[in-house]
Amino acid sequence: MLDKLLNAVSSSINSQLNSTNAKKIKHQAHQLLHRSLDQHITLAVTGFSRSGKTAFITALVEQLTKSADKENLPFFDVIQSERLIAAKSVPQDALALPTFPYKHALSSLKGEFPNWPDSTKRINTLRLALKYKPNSGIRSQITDTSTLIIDLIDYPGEWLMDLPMLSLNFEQWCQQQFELLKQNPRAEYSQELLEKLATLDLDAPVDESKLAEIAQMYKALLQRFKKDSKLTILQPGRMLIPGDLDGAPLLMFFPINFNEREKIVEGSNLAHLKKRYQAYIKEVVTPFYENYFCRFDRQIILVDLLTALTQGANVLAEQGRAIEQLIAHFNYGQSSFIKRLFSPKIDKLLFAANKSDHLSTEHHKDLAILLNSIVQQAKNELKFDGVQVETMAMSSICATKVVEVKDKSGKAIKCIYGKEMQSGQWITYLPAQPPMRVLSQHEWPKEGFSFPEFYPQLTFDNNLRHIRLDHVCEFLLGDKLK
Ligand SMILES: Nc1nc2c(ncn2[C@@H]2O[C@H](COP(=O)(O)OP(=O)(O)OP(=O)(O)O)[C@@H](O)[C@H]2O)c(=O)[nH]1
Ligand SMILES: [Mg+2]
Repeated sequence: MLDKLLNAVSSSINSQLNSTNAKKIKHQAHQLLHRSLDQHITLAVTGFSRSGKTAFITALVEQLTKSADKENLPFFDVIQSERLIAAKSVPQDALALPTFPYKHALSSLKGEFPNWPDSTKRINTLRLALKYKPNSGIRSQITDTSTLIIDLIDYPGEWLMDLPMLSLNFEQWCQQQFELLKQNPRAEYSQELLEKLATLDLDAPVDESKLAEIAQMYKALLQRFKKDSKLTILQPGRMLIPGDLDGAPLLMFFPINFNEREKIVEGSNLAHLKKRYQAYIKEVVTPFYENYFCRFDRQIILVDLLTALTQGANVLAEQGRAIEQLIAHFNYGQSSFIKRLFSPKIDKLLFAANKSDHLSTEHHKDLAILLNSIVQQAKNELKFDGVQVETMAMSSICATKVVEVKDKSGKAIKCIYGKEMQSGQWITYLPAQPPMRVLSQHEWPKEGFSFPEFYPQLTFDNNLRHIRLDHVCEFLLGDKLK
């Protein structure tokens, strides 16, 4: 019916305009009509490096296209009410971007020895179409079937952490980052770099090779913070995952001690560092933000609290700060009919504590409570602006299953069972209860927390399992499928 309407409009336009213009107008009219009838949304899958973005997108596509039944996704209304006709991935509009490597990810997950997909090295996209029977509103009056298009993008999590740099000039960035280098948990690794920086004469004429040498040291330090300390605020993100920028001079900058400096000598080392920082913001961060991060309708922020808990109080606290900094760079607010057409805003946001299958079932709610306590203030402000915000513990792809073990007294204890990644052994493990709020250094248990990682685990018939992916879909998409 909709298509008939569009075709009628476009044939009348066709008769008045030449065919190229008519085609363009028809395409734009199509897009506008689809957006206005809520048939097209862009879902922001947001999360720092290793938070589970690629696994989430893979699981979403797999579950909706292959296992969309009431047993598997009972809390997704369009499925529970038997209105979903089918879902499939369809050709994307963004022709310059690579397509999300869904088949490749699936072949790792479902291989002979199931393994996680590779870490993402460049931006890519995927378009998913859900064909369904509308059951209310204007759509159900004019059409028997409707299609919801969902656009998703995946990118290296490291690049996300560049967004807060958009609101900092070089001096402010240096002050923030130099301060961090002097604090724990960075301080114990930063000494060598700080000593080297003290030997750099900032006012001297530019010495390219010295700048390159220090930039290399800074890069090695960032890599160490990522790998060993699992820290989040690591800037610039392209130093870790350069994409096409490997070796580009614009990546060769680092924070310096900016204190009490009044002027910058032209042609000096400092002038060069500042120029590179500004070029990085203008040529890398700004286009990334403007092209991909301004037009979202819905958002899921995946948070890996369990790795942060395993690392310690500092890492957990930094993750909270990073989420706060990040939120400032998305557009939130109520999205009215007209706003949706021209400047979409995120009107539903889900904070998801991911990888909850690393806990026994009774502790899932504790994980959600912990995440809630971290994002409480941001949540309050967003709700005030009319955004619907939810917090949930979930798992896109289960790596463990729950088993019951009897203790010495014969009491049943719920443990998890899976193939642990570090040892490669199948183990039965009793995970600790996560704290229900952020503990201070002083309150942190002496023995710390330990949540080992596991390889993905398939069902007996070779399918992926999830925890609450149906709740996630209902919250983010349910109202668009009425
Ligand atoms: N148990 C469990 N582990 C998960 C899940 N999702 C991701 N993981 C683990 O987290 C790691 C990172 O997942 P990815 O999906 O690659 O994370 P990402 O956010 O895409 O990471 P980058 O591409 O580096 O930004 C995986 O290799 C798994 O070890 C999940 O749902 N359950
Ligand atoms: Mg990824």
